[in-house]
Amino acid sequence: MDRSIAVVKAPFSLCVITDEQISGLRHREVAVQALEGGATMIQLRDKEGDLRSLYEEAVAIRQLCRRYKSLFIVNDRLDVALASEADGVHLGQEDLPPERARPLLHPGMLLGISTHSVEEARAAEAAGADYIGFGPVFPTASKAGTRPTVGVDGIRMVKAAVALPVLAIGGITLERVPEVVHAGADGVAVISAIVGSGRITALCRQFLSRIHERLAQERH
Ligand code: TZP
Ligand code: MG
Repeated sequence: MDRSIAVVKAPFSLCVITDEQISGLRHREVAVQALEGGATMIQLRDKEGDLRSLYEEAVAIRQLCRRYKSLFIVNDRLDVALASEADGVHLGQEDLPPERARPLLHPGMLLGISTHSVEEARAAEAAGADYIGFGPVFPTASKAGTRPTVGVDGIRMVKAAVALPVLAIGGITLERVPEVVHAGADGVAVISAIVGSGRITALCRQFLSRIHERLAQERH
């Protein structure tokens, strides 16, 4: 399989996480609207649907992501990531251990790990993660049983502790992008502020321009 297009432009800048409840749309529809707005990564996340539907959504989104040259990541399900030939899988602290998942992935596939502390970030790095999600940075209603917020200072601490790309997650809004990028985040992972906006494409464009604007300022 050709994995060359998995090497995308600043791949971690904007990860849109699909959610059918919050959007009122099918996963693939969320994905197409986000990709049209320039999302660099789509994460398929569904805690409720059946496995066959998840697989079918995954195959559809994988094709879309190839067309738009963006990364496609499956949340939780390593089997679905492999079966749909996704670019990677994203695992949490209650999912398969990363050291067990890593050898099951094809060479070049990405392993993302959700982390909530410097210790978890270090462990993810040692286990072979390619990037980490770190949060919740701010309060969020999109995830049940979320851990305490880590704040933008948490991003600073984790960036000082690991060399991996860090995707800030949890309550990230357009207004909060500058402080999050200033603290060192390589990108943001977003559900409600984009997927629940009713204007997914427009919001992705706005997020990306704010991220790039801030990154450019950081380099000066
Ligand atoms: N993991 C940590 S916070 C979170 C996940 C999946 C939810 C992020 O959603 P939102 O709506 O962008 O706060
Ligand atoms: Mg999970």
